[in-house]
Amino acid sequence: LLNDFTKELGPINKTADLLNLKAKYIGKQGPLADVMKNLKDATPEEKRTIGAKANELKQQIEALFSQKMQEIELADINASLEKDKIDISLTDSMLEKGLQAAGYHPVTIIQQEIEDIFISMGFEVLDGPHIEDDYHNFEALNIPATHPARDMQDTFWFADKKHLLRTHTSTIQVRGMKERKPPFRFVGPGKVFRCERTDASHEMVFHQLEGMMVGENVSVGNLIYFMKTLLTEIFKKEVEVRLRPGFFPFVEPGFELDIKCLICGGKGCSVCKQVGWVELLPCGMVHPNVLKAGGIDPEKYNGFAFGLGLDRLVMMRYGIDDIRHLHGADLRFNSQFKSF
Ligand code: FA5
Repeated sequence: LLNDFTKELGPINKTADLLNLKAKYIGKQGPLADVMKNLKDATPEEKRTIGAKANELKQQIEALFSQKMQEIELADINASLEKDKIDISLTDSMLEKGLQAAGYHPVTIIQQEIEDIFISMGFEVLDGPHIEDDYHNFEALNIPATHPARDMQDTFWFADKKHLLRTHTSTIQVRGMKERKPPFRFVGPGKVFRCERTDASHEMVFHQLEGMMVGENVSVGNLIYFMKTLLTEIFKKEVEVRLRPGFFPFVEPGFELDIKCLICGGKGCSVCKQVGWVELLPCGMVHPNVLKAGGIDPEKYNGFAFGLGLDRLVMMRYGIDDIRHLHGADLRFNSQFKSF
């Protein structure tokens, strides 16, 4: 019996087969069980010798079984280690095959640079949700339901007519004010969404970077100082800008800061719509109603805010002549940019 068992055991390499084999030889229906059953008719002498022999055989089979079981388990573990092996040299082998390591998108590169510039000037960096409500996108920013300024931003509304994809990062002003006490200063970068026709300088999904500073005696002079510092740090050279009055319900007075188009040098092209200047950085002194909505006393405090068009800044910095390249997901385009 032991010989037969050993012969059958040899080729087995699966746990289930092994268990079946064990049951076949020493299970309740197996030959050993039969021997034990028949022992009741045997003489006491036979019982002792046959019983002892049968037990010995059972133990031998169990020992061989356990040994085989360990072998199978070890083989299973090795097989799964081999299959799930982590190749820590993957980057090198990717490069050998001519694949490129990932890099940052130009918008991310510039966004991180601007965040660093503002952090070094004592600003916090805040985030805000893409899905907003009417209150944070319009109401709290002094844009009531009937205000004509709502037409300035074509809005993607949700079916419930209560929620929308934020049309500007000014929503971050509202949340930022409520959560802190003056004096404070913060920036808030992120994606914004507008139902617009696209062209060389307009996208439906683009990026802005909001900025806000609130305290006692904040002036237009402070605003201009921070805007100038930002532009010199980003371009690392003098760039021509112009400041003109601009209307936004959430600031008073409001300004449009335009940059001389760096694609055509001001001669006129599709990016600047042939006028030679690109709208880049609208800004102004925060309207008292907005301060009130943020829980701030406008008699005691004032402040400035701005909303930088990040994609257009990226275009000016790298000389990109169409905003749609930024969203084309073309690796040939994306992989050209290195952080300065
Ligand atoms: C605003 O969105 C205001 N929230 C900005 C602001 C903040 C003003 C704080 C005052 C105080 P505007 O709609 O002009 O303003 O957009 C701001 C900038 O985003 C523009 O100057 C432009 O650079 C960029 N921009 C606007 N529309 C698009 C578009 N469709 N594609 C790419 N960039 C755009």
